[in-house]
Amino acid sequence: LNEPSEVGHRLGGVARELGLEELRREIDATTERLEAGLFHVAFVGQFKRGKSMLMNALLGEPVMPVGVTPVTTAVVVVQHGRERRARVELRSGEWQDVAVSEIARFVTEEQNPSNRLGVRRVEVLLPSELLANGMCFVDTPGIGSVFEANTAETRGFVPQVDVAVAVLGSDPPISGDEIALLAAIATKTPRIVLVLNKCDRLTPGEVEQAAAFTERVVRERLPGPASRIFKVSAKEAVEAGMPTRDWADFRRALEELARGSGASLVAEASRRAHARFTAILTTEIDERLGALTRSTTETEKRIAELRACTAESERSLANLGYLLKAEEDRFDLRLERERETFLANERPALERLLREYVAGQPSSTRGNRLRARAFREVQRLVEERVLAWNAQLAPFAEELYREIKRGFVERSNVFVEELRRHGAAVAPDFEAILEPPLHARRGFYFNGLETQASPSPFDWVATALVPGAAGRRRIERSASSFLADLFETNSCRAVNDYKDRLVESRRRLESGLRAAMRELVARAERAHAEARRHRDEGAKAVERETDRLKGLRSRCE
Ligand SMILES: Nc1nc2c(ncn2[C@@H]2O[C@H](COP(=O)(O)OP(=O)(O)O)[C@@H](O)[C@H]2O)c(=O)[nH]1
Ligand SMILES: [Mg+2]
Repeated sequence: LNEPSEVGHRLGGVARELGLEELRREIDATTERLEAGLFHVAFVGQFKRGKSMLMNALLGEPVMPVGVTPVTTAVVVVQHGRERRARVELRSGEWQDVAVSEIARFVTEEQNPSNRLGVRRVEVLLPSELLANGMCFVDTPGIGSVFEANTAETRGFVPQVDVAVAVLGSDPPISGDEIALLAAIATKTPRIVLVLNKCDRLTPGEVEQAAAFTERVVRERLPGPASRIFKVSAKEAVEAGMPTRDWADFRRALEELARGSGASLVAEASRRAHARFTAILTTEIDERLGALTRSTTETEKRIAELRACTAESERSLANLGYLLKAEEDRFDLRLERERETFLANERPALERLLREYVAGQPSSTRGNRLRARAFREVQRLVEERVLAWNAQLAPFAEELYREIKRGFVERSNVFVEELRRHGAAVAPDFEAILEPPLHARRGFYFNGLETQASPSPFDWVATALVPGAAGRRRIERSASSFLADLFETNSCRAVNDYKDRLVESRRRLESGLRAAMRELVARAERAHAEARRHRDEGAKAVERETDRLKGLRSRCE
């Protein structure tokens, strides 16, 4: 055995001897992965940037479902295997073999709504040459990535990301959410590969502009040096079957990573994993040693204090909830006012553009053809305005979210201080739960109200029958009322999307904090129960256990 895997087995053994089965499973799985020389390249970025299509293009086959509403909790790992096969791990710990073509059943919102099936992770094995050197592709569907998730499954995966491929786009260009996401990733791994996807949708000038803008923002906001940005089109890579734009360079960069840096990536990953496992284990051991040294009454008093302390912090969280709710209501009002101003400012101008457009149509364009054109133009005009406006809302939402996070961080710091005062061992990754950026799962998209855009049979006949100027006026009127509907619907949807995301983010912060508190108290109670068991057996047993724990502790170092 090489050294890292020796350390892994040692730590796994310590976890087993402490009776921490869940942790032991995690340590063993990580050790096994690192022994096999596997490292994780995670594709991260907002929903619909083309992460899945990019993976498919690299793998040369449609493994990941594309263009779907994803499930946030399931992580998909694609790795090398002589045979094509896939298996699904359920929350129960049970594995189920499935065909590669079946994985959409487990990872898409349509077929597995709200992860009803309880999927923890999906593993896909492919005989892909690109993966032959130990590189694994990880799709963290839907959310910005595992980095902003707050479910146990996905949070547990964050420390296992070795390289991040950040998939960015230009419609809109890199958003505040994405920057926050990249900053969160940068605290975990310095290796970030930047990709600007969907370049086929832009003119060459727009591509350069988007790339330069993204590079500048990334340079300003990330601590370390960033990779160059690869300008690609996953669509062209899939369809053309030969490399376009920076595709060949991008692929080569990944190949070189696998060939040249695979070993050092695995070594880095081992170091990170071992530091983390060691911290968790020594915290547990210290808690148990403490419980053995104190008298029963002292420990009982302490547990009571811890319980009181968490109950207090529960109350404090509830109060924080009310305060934040008030903040959110103010935010809602502000957004509503923004929306009204936006409509008041933009509508007259768009009405004018619409009239000009209709007037500019050759007089031979009449009836339903003219109506269809006018409606399409309305969709185009409104979409452009609403998307631009939606991007402008981001800073408001992020500002408020920062406020909300600050509230949580302050409360949790008070709580953690209090616990330390009562002598509780607070694991070093406690603060990590407060890191996620603003939740970005749903994501706003423009709704063109297609059913309303196509005329009813009555409308169609009426439009065909009313001739000349009166006909044009009629078309203008209905296009204008369509314009109003489009504006109203989509601006409300944009506002609601931000509201939902804030509420969701807050909910995740809260549940993350609660889970961390519960774990703290559980650890103290576990230590107490163990100590009592040994004490019941007499002073010799206590001495034996103390020696055993000290032995385990030195095995962690
Ligand atoms: N035009 C164009 N469309 C793309 C490209 N990459 C992905 N798409 C489309 O964008 C949508 C979202 O892609 P998907 O891979 O599911 O995005 P994900 O949510 O980031 O995994 C799909 O409809 C794809 O067909 C690209 O390079 N060019
Ligand atoms: Mg996807």
